[in-house]
Amino acid sequence: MERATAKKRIEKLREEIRRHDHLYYVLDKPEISDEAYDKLYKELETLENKYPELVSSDSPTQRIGGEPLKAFKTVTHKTPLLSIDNVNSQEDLVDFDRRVREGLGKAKIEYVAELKIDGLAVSLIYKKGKFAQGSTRGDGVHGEDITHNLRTVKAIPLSIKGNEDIEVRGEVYLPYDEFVKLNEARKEKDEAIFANPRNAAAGSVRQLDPKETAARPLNIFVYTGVIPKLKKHYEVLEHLKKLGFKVNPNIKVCDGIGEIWKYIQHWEKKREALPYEIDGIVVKVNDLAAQAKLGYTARAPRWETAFKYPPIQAVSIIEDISVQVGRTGAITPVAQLKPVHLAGVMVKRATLHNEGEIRRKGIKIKDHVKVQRAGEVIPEVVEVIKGKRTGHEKEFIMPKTCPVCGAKIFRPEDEAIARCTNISCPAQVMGRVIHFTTREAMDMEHVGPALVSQLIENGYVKDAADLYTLTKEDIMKLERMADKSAQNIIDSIKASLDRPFDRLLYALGIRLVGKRTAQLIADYFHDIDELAKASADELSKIREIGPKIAESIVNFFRAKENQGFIEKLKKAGVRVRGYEVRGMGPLKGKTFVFTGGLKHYTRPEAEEIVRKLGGSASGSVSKRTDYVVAGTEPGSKYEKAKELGVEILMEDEFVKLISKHKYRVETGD
Ligand code: 1X8
Repeated sequence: MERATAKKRIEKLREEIRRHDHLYYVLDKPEISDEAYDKLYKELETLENKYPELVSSDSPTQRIGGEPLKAFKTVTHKTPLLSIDNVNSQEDLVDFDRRVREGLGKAKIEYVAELKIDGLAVSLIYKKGKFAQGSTRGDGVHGEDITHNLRTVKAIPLSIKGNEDIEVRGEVYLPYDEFVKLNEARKEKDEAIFANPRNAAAGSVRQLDPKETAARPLNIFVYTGVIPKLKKHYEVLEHLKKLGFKVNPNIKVCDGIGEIWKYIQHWEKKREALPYEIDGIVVKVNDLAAQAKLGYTARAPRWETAFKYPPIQAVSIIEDISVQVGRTGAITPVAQLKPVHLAGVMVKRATLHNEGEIRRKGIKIKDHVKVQRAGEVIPEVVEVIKGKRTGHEKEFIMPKTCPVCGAKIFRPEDEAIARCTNISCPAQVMGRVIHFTTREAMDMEHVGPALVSQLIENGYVKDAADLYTLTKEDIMKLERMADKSAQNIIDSIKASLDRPFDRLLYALGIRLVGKRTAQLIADYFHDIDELAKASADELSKIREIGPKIAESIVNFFRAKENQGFIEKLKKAGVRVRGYEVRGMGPLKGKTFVFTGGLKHYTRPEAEEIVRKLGGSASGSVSKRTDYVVAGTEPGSKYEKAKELGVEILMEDEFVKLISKHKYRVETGD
């Protein structure tokens, strides 16, 4: 085919494919079969391969493009993405209506009611009709640039009708069925499963490699945009639909708060039938001039509120109660349930937390109970339905010995949690090794619970340090292990040798030392020997570290087994100190103060960089400040710096200064 003919054909194909994408992904009304669609798509691909100079970034073939990113860029939202105030009762809702009526001096208000999607708020910017930038809400003012990932969301058009510059906002979500599929696949691959669709969606848009995101079919509902000349919010939604955006179909204009209440009650009953999760109803004043008149509080608009639904509950029967042994020896009673559908997922187990909770809630074996999703992966039992008792229910008796190793179970009088007292208990060992490998600890991507369990059972691993001396041959000897997987495992163990010091501290699994505490400790102590020698008094000097945590740390380093474990880690070559020892980095002794919005980093990231280079970051300007770094719209600190004659760096100058020093920017996960 000649180039000119090809060009015409390519344009025609793109238009056709866009139309079918819109029919399929936005309107849910496909007109052609998958085969017919694939044929069009392949033809376009073939032509674009033949004439690469004709490929354009908004071609349907270009959704997944480019190399994985190293880190996300920070973007400053043109107008902040605010949160919404919540109400939980009819009374609070009526109160909201009263404030709106008084604010507008009207007897009855026209509202729009919409489903509140439990996903992730995003902003989409179109320049000249082309999708140019997508970002997360972040802290409302600064978000992360996730354009490359949002391009993979098929319901987001890469180009829209007309040639407009517009910003629209919406909620990215993962439908229930995709959520279930994703978790099943993760389980298979020995990866941690997500507790709910929201977390799964959040994890998916924060992938550095867009190929990863594309493999998780995210979806979107757009719910607002700035469209000049329109007078009603409902008209904005209609217009967004016309532009090709996916707008939720269950939107209702309501005359007065009474109709809103009916809508809320209707969807509370029906929400479980939706293919995605909602956590409430958003109520907005329809008239845009009235919205402007009502304005905003410091936090949120006065013209909208969200009615929050309680978590979805399901009723099941406790068939038995077993206990689980965690990495700290904690004994958690777990209800084995008759399988029940809960918010799109089949549930077979629910946590009962501890013995005290069982007594307080009066839970017995064979009881009918209400369960709901908690913050954790495993749901919780809320209450017993006492009316359903038959008299055959059985009291649960906490075992006196560990079901895994047989050691004594002990519960200190002032604590809620009973623990297995044997630190060599296989369940504890396994829990500790798994914790060590997790994403937030040493992040060994290809090492999951099933592998750890095999390694322990086959005697290759007795503690997490043993992972570092494994050979590919050892791993190949395990059941069903392919050469490529074994290599991935070895590579991901090796990659973990150089994790930041605070990750190692967290990975050690010291009681009461979570991620945040580990960071605080790593800011203060710069290598593990220094920390191991510290007294409880010295530890207590660290901000936010109280006597209990201090004591727990001292006890950890006093134990002979732990000393041996740390020696093994050192011998294996694990980094046991910060990247730059404070007082020795290139910014030694320099104090920085940041003011205004930064383009390249969030404020905490910038401060972290300064600290890692040996300097310190402060919140206020004084004569002792060495540099004030000014971002966009700097505040009073900027004036103060000028007054005191402190050197002022613009953000670009700051970036230049730090990039002189070879430094790996670690921006967390
Ligand atoms: C958040 C959400 C909004 C809507 C739906 N789902 C959400 N999660 C909507 O307006 N239909 S609005 C919103 C916000 O403004 N933070």
